Amino acid sequence: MRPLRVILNAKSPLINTPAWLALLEHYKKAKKLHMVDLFEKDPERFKRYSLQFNDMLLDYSKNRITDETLTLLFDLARQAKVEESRDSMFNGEKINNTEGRAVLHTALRNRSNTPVFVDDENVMPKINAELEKMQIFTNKVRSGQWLGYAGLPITHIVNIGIGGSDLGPSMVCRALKPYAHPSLKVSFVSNVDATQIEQTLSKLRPETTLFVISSKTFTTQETITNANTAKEWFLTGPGKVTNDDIAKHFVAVSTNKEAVEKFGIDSANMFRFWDWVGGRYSLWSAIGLSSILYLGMDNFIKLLEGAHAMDNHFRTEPLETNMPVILAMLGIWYGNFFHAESSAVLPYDHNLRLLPAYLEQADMESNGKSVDKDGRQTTYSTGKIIWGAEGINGQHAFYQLLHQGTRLIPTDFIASIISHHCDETHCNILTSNFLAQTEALMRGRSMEETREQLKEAGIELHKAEKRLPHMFFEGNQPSNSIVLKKLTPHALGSLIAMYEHKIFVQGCVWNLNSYDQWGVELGKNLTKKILEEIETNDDLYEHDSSTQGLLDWFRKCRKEEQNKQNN
Ligand code: G6Q
Repeated sequence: MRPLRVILNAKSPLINTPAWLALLEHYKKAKKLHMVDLFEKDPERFKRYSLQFNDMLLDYSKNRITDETLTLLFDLARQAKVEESRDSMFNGEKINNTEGRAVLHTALRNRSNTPVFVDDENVMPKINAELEKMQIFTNKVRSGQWLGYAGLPITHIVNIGIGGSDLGPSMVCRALKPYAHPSLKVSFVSNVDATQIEQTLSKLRPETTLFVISSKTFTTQETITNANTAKEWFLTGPGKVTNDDIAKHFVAVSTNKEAVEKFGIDSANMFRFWDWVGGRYSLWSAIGLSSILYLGMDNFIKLLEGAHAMDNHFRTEPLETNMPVILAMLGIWYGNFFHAESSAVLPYDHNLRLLPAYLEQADMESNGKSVDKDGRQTTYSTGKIIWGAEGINGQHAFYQLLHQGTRLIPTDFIASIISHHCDETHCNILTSNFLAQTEALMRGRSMEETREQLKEAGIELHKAEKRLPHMFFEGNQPSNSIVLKKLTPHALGSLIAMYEHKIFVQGCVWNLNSYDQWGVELGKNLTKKILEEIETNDDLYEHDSSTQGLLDWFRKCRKEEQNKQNN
């Protein structure tokens, strides 16, 4: 754990609580167990440690756990009042205590429409009204009724946003591409590096392009810069457009009406959401507009329904059979007792390739904190490093470290059985790889097995003995398998909601506010100062020698380049 430079007098008491101490004691025995033995001893292990939720199967039997481990982990969850905190969240209490906000992404997908109150106001009517407004608008665009300035229908949607206003909708659009409108394309621009917007715009025609400017605050530097570049491209393009034409080609998703109007977008073309929707939990809100345009409202509703079904599961299922709770507590087992530093998300479905990046934000921005909810220093590790990539590609790249490296890296393997591109040969190969990897990580390969294989391969004894230690696999590497029948909008909704609640449960156990993100502030403030120094070409603030040296180098190179161009 990284020590804090300012030592807070108050320390979080978690590590001295009964449930924690009991787990510490249990860990001494449990760390010596090998999963191969656990499977051998218990032929029912898969049956006992797997759960089905609709068309989703969670197999958590390949974990370094026994019944006792699970009992103690659930004791810890109960001690942390996970159930009570869960109810507080669903009931609209202001659990984001540092910002004084409710946390109600669950209300956005509350398909039962039961009232949810924030400050005595039932928020369901305004959620439903916004959904209806989006439905009307997106139907017009998708049916070709919404015409651009040249009288042509829209063929290309460009979402301009960053962080929570980009990662969710782009992941959803990518994952559900098989459901997309046949003649609509969607692009996402997030980076302020002009390369991205220029490359995107170079393929577009202004008369058939619709820009969705997605920003909760509508003050985000990267988004507003890109939006201004897009507006300028539109206004100075080949068509004789005027400011009035902006209304046909620019819409906004935001909580900040004033800033949207100032930018030049008519508030009639603004879709709203509210401060009780955190950025990284906002794909269910109007931030989903580009997904709705691309996939259609019917599919978006199915996505919401899938998430709502998982919300109900999370709310009502006992901790022992509750998928998000199980995943969360397993994560705590490895992170806090085995001291695993990271955890990998490995999708075996090409359309889920953006999921790892999405979960990196969801998890690390939520639980990457070292001060607890009550302002006390945590004396335990919190959010793990989340990383990952498409599993099948990873097998030919970084899996070496998973199999034979020195670190324990728990993994989530995510697969779907029925592909949208059902070529049996491809499907069978993909599935066998997924199954083989979780098996290999779990069982490893003993010295005896390895020796036997070398012998069978006809390797001479003295060579075989040298190679043996390199070919031995310890195994005992934990994995969860999350298997969807098919990657449908409903299944995706459930999958994302499952991870959101997993993050919530871990935040409860670590006593964190998972819904603020003060850690992103400092860099933003320093950026403003350095930008001022770059623009004025003046040293206005004091920096360390590294930052100053880099700034000087930047100025020097840029000047040389400008001189070259001027000559
Ligand atoms: C998410 C964060 C962050 C945010 C972006 C974009 O929880 O708050 O990723 O989504 O910084 O912010 P805007 O939507 O306000 O532009």
